[in-house]
Amino acid sequence: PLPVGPDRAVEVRRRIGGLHVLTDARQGRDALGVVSAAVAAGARIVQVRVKFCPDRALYDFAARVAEVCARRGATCIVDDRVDIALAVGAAGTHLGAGDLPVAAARSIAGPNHLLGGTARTAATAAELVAAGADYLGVGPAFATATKTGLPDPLGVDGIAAVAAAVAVPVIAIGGITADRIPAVLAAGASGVAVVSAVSDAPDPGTVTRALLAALVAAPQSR
Ligand code: TZP
Ligand code: MG
Repeated sequence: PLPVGPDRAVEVRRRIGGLHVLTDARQGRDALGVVSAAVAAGARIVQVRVKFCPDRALYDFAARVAEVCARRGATCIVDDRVDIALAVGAAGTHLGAGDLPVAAARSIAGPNHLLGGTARTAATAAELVAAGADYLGVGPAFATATKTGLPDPLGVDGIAAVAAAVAVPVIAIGGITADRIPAVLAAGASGVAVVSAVSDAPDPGTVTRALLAALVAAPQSR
């Protein structure tokens, strides 16, 4: 369980800062194999992200990812669905604007579940934190082909504006590659989330190690 009081934020930052590897649900990809390779290479946080999937298939996949994470002590987060996160024993849930409100998810999941929210502006970020978000996903940081219908990239300055508005960890997402990590950490991010950098790599383990090395090497402002 998470500690109560001021220690909670310290422990949340310890668990949620760093590299988030998101599963890639595009057809024909061995998403579980990619995740397993990433975790074996040292990734500590995996987010189960699968769109347009029947509940049973999502549950089965999330359970397998959660098992891979549990075996190596990694943190499993489920995108969109607090019910499935709880059902598979995941540590947290990531909630976007179209998902359950953070406060509603908190009422279901209780104090020990990590809840992430998606923010693009300082105002939304502050609202999400007031509602009980433990961390924020902020993006798209850079142009990405992975998700369609996104607004323009925030860039490093947009990430900095959101990070400056809140005390919780900010995880930059969208177009993240190892060479962009120094700039986003300097902007105040506590970590980065990737889909294609790892999932499209010929060797997901090698790229995971490169991303982790870039995170360790970059001077982190928070
Ligand atoms: N939300 C904002 S950008 C994005 C999501 C889910 C996709 C990130 O994918 P990639 O391949 O790391 O740019
Ligand atoms: Mg969502």
